[in-house]
Amino acid sequence: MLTIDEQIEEIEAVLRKTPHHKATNGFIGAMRAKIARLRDKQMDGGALLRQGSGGQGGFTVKKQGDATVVLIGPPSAGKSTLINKLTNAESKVAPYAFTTVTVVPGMLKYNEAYIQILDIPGLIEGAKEGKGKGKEVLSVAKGADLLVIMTDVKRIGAFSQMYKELTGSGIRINVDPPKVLLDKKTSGGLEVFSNFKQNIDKETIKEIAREFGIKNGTITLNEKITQERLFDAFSVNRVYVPAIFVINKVDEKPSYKEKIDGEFVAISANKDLGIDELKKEIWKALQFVTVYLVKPFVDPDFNDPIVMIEGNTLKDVAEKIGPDFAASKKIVKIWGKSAKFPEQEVSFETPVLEGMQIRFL
Ligand SMILES: Nc1nc2c(ncn2[C@@H]2O[C@H](COP(=O)(O)OP(=O)(O)OP(=O)(O)O)[C@@H](O)[C@H]2O)c(=O)[nH]1
Ligand SMILES: [Mg+2]
Repeated sequence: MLTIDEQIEEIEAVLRKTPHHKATNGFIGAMRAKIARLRDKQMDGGALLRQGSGGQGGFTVKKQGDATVVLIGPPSAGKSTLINKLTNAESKVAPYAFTTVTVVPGMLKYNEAYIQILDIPGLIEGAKEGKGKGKEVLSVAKGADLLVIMTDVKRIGAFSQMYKELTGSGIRINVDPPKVLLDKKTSGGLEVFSNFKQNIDKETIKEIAREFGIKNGTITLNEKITQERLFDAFSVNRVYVPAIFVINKVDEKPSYKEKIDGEFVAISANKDLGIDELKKEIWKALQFVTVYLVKPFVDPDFNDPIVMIEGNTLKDVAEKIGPDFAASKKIVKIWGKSAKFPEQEVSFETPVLEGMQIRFL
């Protein structure tokens, strides 16, 4: 039997021989979708770190606090030195690679929020295929609310390498999920609707959908879409995570700034440079939203705050209070910016907004 790499190689060989014109668009789209699916298969096996628990073999960490930040970087970038600086953790630091072999959690209290930080083993090339506990490491990254992607001044190239591993394992950094609505049905074939003029024709979109096992239903495109983003929309294991980029050990090479483009935070974890700025950037990137709980029969006030993350829903608020609480509540009412009138009853899917007051019943 052919390995996944060999199967991809075969399809790529066919694609190289296929002329590009209108009549072959659908076929080419389907073949590329097939490659995307094979790549998905290749990275299967890393369990997800989710609310509650996840991971395996020393990688089982409960998400705690208001948000979870994962430190990603090549071995010896200084991840453990940094977590020790930011939190109460005591993660082992040493001048050789793979000092850290499991997940080490720590808690940073900043403003009103408790931010869980996870130190993990270094990420190396081939991680997405399982090298150096890569699958476990990437599965932890998938559960993050924010990634801090760090390297040191002497290895700036590691940023693109980390990016490749993360992307290859289904993680999408600093992008919104594709605005594609999928309404699967059991029969009737596929229908494509678009609110934007697309470069990909509808037949090709259907071919791609079928390749992902979507045979019946409606697909509505609410953005001008690329083929890659269409694959993302149809794949089940994509994760969209914000990230900030950090360059450590700036004490070793004060001239580091000259060659680097893009936005990053420069620090020295062991000389204590840039740490306050990094905390600020983490806080900003996490996009916290504070909402207030209002008990039944009590006038709304701001005495009972809960820190949430932008994009969370009222259901997430209830879950954060506790699974039993969430299960027992059937009605939710709100006051604030998104309420049409005070104490409006809304759906549990309503997104949280800063200052919102919430009553569960
Ligand atoms: N010069 C300098 N050295 C640092 C700095 N931060 C960490 N180091 C050193 O870099 C080496 C590696 O640090 P660690 O914190 O163990 O690195 P790590 O990223 O956790 O490494 P792994 O667990 O192996 O992936 C140690 O010798 C640290 O003392 C820094 O800001 N400047
Ligand atoms: Mg370490």
